[in-house]
Formats: sequence, C-alpha cells, structure tokens
Amino acid sequence: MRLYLALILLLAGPGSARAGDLAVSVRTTAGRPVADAVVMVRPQAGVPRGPIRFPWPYRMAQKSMQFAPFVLIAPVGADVSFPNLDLVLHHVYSFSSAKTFELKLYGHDETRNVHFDKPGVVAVGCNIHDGMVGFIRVVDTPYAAKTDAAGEAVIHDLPAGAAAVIVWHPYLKAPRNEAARDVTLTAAALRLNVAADLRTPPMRRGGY
Ligand SMILES: [Cu+2]
Repeated sequence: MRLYLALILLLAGPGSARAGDLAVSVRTTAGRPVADAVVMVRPQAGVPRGPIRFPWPYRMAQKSMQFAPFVLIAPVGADVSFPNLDLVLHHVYSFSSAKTFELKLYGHDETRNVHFDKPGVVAVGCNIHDGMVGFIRVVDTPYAAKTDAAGEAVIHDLPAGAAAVIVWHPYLKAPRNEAARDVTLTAAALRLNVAADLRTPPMRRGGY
C-alpha cells in the first residue's frame, strides 16, 4: 500500500498554546480540514496509573439513521451507551477483534451498554441499515483527543520527554489507518501539522 503522509513539526509562537500542550492540525493533501481523526500521545516514560477519564460522554447514539458521534474515543474499561433516538428499530453490532458484540433490535428511547476492555478500533454497524457506520477508538492513554470540524485537536498538560504521537482516522491510507511520529515534548507548546491522504468513505455522504 502506498503511504502518503507528511508530518511537519513547527514550533508554535509564544502564547499560542499553554506549555505542555500539543496542538495537531489534520488536513487532506488538498488542504481540507479532516474531522474525526484521533490523536494519541504515548510518552516513553509511560502514562499515569489509574483509570483514564475523558470529559465527554461515552455514548454513541443512533440519530437520524447515523451513529453520533461518528468517531468516539473511549478509555479501556469504559461502559459505552448506545441510545436509540430514532423512531425506527436499530440492531447495533461489531465484529472487530477489540470488541465483538451485538445489541439485538431495540427501539425509540431505549438504550444498551457495552463494556470495552481492550484497546483498539471497534467498527460499529447496524444490521438493518447498511449505511450506518461508526468507530470507537478504545485507548489506553489519557492523552487523546479528536479533531474538530476545523481539523484541530489539542492535548493538554503533556509530560516533557520523548513520546510517540499517533494519528488515526478510519479512512487514512496507511497501515492500520494510522501514522506515528516520534517527538520530544518540552515545556514549549508544540504544533504538529498532518497531511493525510484519505480513502473515499464507502457509505458516508459528504466526504472530507
Ligand atoms: Cu439501524
């Protein structure tokens, strides 16, 4: 597989981000912002012990015949809820090795929970509606964030030292749909610009 991925490191100007922060900008090779990329940092010195908590809900709803959000970051050990906000029945499942599960047909305003105990990528589908696709990236680092509509993600309060920065997107043309870069984190804020070559999404409308 041809890999086209350029990672360019630039030191941010003073005041543009807090010390110890990593700002990542992901754009297509044509310059369009890429939302829903997951940025993960693995410091060589390891991550703090204890449970990982993120400020967003561990929740993937079914709404307007789509999974919302399209990409969810959840820590290992999370219980993720799958509320059905549509008026039709959904049948949510995954065959991914990080988590295989099946939530048989359930209806409006019902919900189900799934426990995620292994890091990895969980592709989620609906047995009834082939066009529904979502991804849960189960992570074992507290230093993770998802790019917004502007293709931007910021990870705060990183420890200084050597670290690997991993950028994953379900449609990134790269082995395992991810690319890694070794960086040295210092007290200075760091900015990483990622040019990502994406596959055409198989079902999803709109594209990137
Ligand atoms: Cu469905």
